[in-house]
Amino acid sequence: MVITELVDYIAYELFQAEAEGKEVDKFTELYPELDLGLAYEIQKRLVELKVEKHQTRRSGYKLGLTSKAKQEMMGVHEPTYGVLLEDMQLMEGQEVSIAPFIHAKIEPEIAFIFNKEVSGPSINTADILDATAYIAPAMEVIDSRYRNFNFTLADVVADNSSSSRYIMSEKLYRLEDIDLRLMGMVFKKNSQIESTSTGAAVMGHPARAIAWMANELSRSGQSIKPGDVVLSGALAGAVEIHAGDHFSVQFDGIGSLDISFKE
Ligand code: OOG
Ligand code: MG
Repeated sequence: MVITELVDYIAYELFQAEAEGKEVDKFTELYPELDLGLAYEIQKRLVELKVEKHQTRRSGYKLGLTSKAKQEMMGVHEPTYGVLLEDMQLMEGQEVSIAPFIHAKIEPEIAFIFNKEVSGPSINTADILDATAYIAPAMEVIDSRYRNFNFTLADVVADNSSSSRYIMSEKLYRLEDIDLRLMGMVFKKNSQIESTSTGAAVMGHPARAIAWMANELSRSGQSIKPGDVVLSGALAGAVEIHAGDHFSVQFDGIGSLDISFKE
């Protein structure tokens, strides 16, 4: 298969897997030529397909695998990014059906809302903080299209970094005097503590992870735009979602967020 055909083929397979709620086997086994560069091309094609078929548009980006906990959980050593779309956003207070998911998990995140464009390749943590209008408690529902959540870095990048849904609190907070590295987090499932963490779990500083992404995006001429939401990556491991589950994330200084799931 020539490369353009491979990009289209894998993007379509991933699109269909999500649409039908069916798992696929990782592609790197069959196609050893699938490297990280090609994986981001597949991701771009997959996002184009979703925008076209779901009549939606880009709302921002997400970082993936930014914490040691997540890198170890998935057996990789580098972060990734993916694209968030408007139709992925869940609203506070809504009970979410797990029916469309394959084997979804949920994880605690910090959302950044930008009011300036951020264009790499030489963005640093301070540039990210300067361009951030607000932050908010968030959670991401990830749902790998791969069998048993089993993938290599290139596979997961092609699959838009397992993105599925996201939710952030309607109350937004100004960064001002918050030290994101030391901002404590408690993540609960059905009122029991699942994990605790601080912002520093995300590559030392969540804004550093976003700076890394802004610089990576510039390689393909992309940038963070005013109005974009960016999820800076899970602060702790993802937890499986079952019908009837209730999750909450609580942050020092920026409040909390809740979500419930049903059949
Ligand atoms: C990849 C996505 C990870 C995060 O915040 O670390 C991610 C995966 O674990 O399936 O979104
Ligand atoms: Mg995430």
